[in-house]
Amino acid sequence: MIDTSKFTKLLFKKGIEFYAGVPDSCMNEFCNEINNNKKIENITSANEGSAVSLGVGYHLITKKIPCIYLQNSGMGNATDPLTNLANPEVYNIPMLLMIGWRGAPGIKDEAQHNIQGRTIHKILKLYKIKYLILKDNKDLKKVSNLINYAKKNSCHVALLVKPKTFKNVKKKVIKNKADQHSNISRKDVVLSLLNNVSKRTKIISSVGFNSREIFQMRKEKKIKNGKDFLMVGAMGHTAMVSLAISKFTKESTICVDGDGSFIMHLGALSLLSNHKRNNFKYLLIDNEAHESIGGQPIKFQNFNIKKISEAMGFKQSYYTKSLNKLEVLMKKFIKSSGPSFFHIKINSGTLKNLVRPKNFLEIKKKFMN
Ligand SMILES: Cc1ncc(C[n+]2csc(CCOP(=O)(O)OP(=O)(O)O)c2C)c(N)n1
Repeated sequence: MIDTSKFTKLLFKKGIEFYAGVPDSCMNEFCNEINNNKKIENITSANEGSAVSLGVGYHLITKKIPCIYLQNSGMGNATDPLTNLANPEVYNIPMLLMIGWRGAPGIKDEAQHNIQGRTIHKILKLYKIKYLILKDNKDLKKVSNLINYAKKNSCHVALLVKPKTFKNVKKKVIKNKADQHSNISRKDVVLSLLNNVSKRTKIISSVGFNSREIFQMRKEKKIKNGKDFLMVGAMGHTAMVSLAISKFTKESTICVDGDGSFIMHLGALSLLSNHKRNNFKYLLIDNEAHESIGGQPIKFQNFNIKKISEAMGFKQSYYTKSLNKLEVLMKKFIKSSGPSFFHIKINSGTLKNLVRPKNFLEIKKKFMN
C-alpha cells in the first residue's frame, strides 16, 4: 500500500499543484487527501475529457504539469483531447495521468470493467505513454523519476492504480451538504416511482446507486409496474438512451439519472429542443456527490437547474427536497405531458447489503419483451 500523504507531498514537491478529474473508488483516498489540503487546487470535472482539457489550459498558462485522475472506464472520454490535442505529435502538453484500474487482470470485478481492465495498459503502450503500476511506498522513487521524464520530454506519463492501493484518509468534510437540505432517501424516490408508474412504463436508470436500488427494491417488494433498463456503464448517457426509446414508443419513458451522470454529457440534453417527446420524463436524483464510488462532492454553485431544464426544452419542471411533497409531485410528474423534469434532492446513504445486477442479457430481454 501507498502512504497517501507521502505520495501527495511528493507530487507537490515535484511541482504538481493542479488536479482535475472524475473521481474513482481506486482513487478515493487520494481525492480525500487533495480535497483536505487547502493549498491544492482540485477541480472535479464533468467528464474525463474536460479534465484533460483543464490540464491543457493550465499548462499553457503556467508551464506546469497538471495531474489528471480518472477511472479506466473514462479513458474513452479522455482520449479525444489526449490524442488529438495534447499528444507529443500535436501540442506536446506534459501531464501526469492517474488511472484507476478496475477489472485489472487477476482481480475479480464486475463484467462491465472487463474490457478496459484487460486492455488499459496495452492502450497506454500503443499511445506511447510511459506508465507505472503503483504498488507500495518503494514505488515513490519511481514516481519521482517518471515525473522527471514527463518534464524532460514534455510528454504524458501515467500511474495505474488498482483498488486498495492508497492507505485510508479521512474526509475533512464529515457530512455531505445535501444531508442538511433534504429528508428524502434514494429508497423513498425509487419506491414512489415504482409504485406510481404504469405497467408498461420504460425506466432507464444511471450507473451507480440508482440502478442498483431500483434492481433491489423491485425484487424485494415484488413490484411489477414498469420495465427497467439498468445502465451499469456509459455514465452520462442515460438521457440519450432514454430519448431514443421515447422517440420510438408511445409508452411513458422515464430517465432516472444521478447528478454526476447528469453533468457528464449535459450538452446532449439540448437535443430535446428538436425532439420534444411528450412521453419523455427526466428524474434527477441529486445527492451532491459521486456517492457510489466513495462520495466525492459535486458542487452545483450558482447553477440553476430549473432554468437550465426549461432552456433545454422541458415543458414542465418540478423540484422537491421534502418527503411530504414527494408522493404528490411524483404523481403529477408521471401524469404530466412532457418533456418533464423532476429534480429531487436526496440525503446520502444507500440500502443495506446492496446487490448488483448481474444477468444483463436477462435484463435486456425483460425490457424488450
Ligand atoms: C465514464 C465514466 N467515468 C467514471 C465512472 C466511475 N463512476 C461510476 S459511478 C460514478 C458516480 C456517479 O455519480 P452519480 O451519477 O451522482 O450517482 P451516485 O454515485 O451518487 O449514485 C462514477 C464516477 C464511470 N463508470 N464511467
